Amino acid sequence: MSSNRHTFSCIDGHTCGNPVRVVVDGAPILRGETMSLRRQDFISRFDWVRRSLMYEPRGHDLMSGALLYPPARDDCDLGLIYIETSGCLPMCGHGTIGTVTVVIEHGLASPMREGELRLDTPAGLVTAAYQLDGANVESVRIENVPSYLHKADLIFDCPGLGKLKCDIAYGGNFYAIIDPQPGCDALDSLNVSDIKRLSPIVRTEVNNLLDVAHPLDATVRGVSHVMWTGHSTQPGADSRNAVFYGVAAIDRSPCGTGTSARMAQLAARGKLRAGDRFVHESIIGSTFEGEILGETEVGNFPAILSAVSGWARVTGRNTIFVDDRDPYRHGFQLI
Ligand code: PYC
Repeated sequence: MSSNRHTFSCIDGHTCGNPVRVVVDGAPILRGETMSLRRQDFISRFDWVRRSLMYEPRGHDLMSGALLYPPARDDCDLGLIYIETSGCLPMCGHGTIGTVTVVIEHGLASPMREGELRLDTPAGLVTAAYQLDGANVESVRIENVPSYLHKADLIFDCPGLGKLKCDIAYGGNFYAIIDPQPGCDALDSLNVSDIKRLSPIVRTEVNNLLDVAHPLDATVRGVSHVMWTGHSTQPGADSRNAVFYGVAAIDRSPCGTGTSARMAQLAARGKLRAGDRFVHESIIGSTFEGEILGETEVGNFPAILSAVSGWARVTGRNTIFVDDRDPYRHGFQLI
């Protein structure tokens, strides 16, 4: 094997339509006592790995994935670092559903309890219960980190639409959630190119207005994702959403951390409560089933405990080389 070549063994799949690239061999060794510190170490020393595996020509605008690690805490089976075109995320719901499917179908971890993987993520403990049909994982239900509404009714300027309001909610990442309102029907009237054009502007405006940080981990900072909501189109779905991330990506899945953030927003507004189920539809019509499991706090914020269920399918194995002689070894994006 040539010494100028870095090799990453990946298993690729998708969760309800959104890609998940699981790096099963080749992940760099990280420093830090917790997965949050290891995420910081990854960001400062190994972001090139993320860019190489997520950006063109080895990835594309939507690419998303995870690297497998030993957990940093004793009560977990596996540690995860999430990578995406938008950065190295604290948590990713569709990524977790896809990663658990890959890990179980390929025997890459030995769960302490059959039927459940306990995951040490940078955002905290996430448990994933998986349903098997023979050797196949049929579906995965994750119990996510506590989620909460950080700020209601933030007013911002949206070019061409005037003053709009959004809620900022956390479900493992921070979301600006834009519901239909006078002057903007949100997802009910915007098309894909509108969402791609407006979302980066909204994200910048919102981050200029509010320096949002997680009360228990200040390294989780800033609104990274923009969610436009609208009326559902699928039987049984309660609401539809499109989550924008990175520079040009719209989540094809209903977005796991986005679903938790959305349930936290609706709970804070008195529209959902503990025990309620919430079926969330994606831009392509795939669905996740959410559930509010209970109430808790995040710092001084009232928060919810939530579960999100969905399915993933494996699409293939992928051995990726990053050649030091390649001018595009660390990838590029067309903006
Ligand atoms: O499912 O949490 C999620 C997610 C985040 C970004 C894209 N998908």
